[in-house]
Amino acid sequence: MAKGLTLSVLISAMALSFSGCFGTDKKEDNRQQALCTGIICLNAGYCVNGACVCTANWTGADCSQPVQVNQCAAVVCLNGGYCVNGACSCPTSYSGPNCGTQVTPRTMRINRITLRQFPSTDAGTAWDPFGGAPDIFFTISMGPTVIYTSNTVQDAQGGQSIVFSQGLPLDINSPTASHTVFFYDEDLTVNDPMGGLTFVPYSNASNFPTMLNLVAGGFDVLLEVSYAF
Ligand SMILES: [Ca+2]
Ligand SMILES: [Ca+2]
Repeated sequence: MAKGLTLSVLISAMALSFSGCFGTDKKEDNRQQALCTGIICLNAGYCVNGACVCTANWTGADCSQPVQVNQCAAVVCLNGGYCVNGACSCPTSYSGPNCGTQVTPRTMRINRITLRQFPSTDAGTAWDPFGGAPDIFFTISMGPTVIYTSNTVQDAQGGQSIVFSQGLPLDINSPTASHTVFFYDEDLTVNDPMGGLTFVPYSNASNFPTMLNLVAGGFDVLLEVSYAF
């Protein structure tokens, strides 16, 4: 009996000792387990003290919400473009990652033409035998094809701007092709060629000017233009 009692006491003492050494951690484990019971943490998150600790890029009580990052913080959009979800949304006239590339217009429209200067004489001789002032009209050609003929301004006086608007606007459908404005003095039999200017209406590096100024051979012509895409 005495032997059995001694053994029993010894086992009890060992149990107490065991409890004394590891009891705190075990209690903490149990507490944690109780606090985190039923708590689900998503996206590799884990539970501490009854709350989810989330991994990078995730937030929310259960780590189910992606962290909102301002994807546009470092994005620069040019020419009136704006950033949406990290990418530039460009106006119709520009493209490219930063809206820095001009889109070639489908059509360039000439809305008004002003002749600001023309040669006052035909190599020293008056344009017309009577009065001298030329009766000016002009054509616009694409290559050899005439696409526009203006009205005639009788007795055009040098030194003042002459506005042509009849038959305008004129749509130029190949704005990257070479065009020519050619002026004539309208005469009774054969019209008197005055001279012309050749130009390419559209440039991919000019940022869509609304005025094209053509100057050559004594002529100064201003084209007021707009663009369609
Ligand atoms: Ca003439
Ligand atoms: Ca004439």
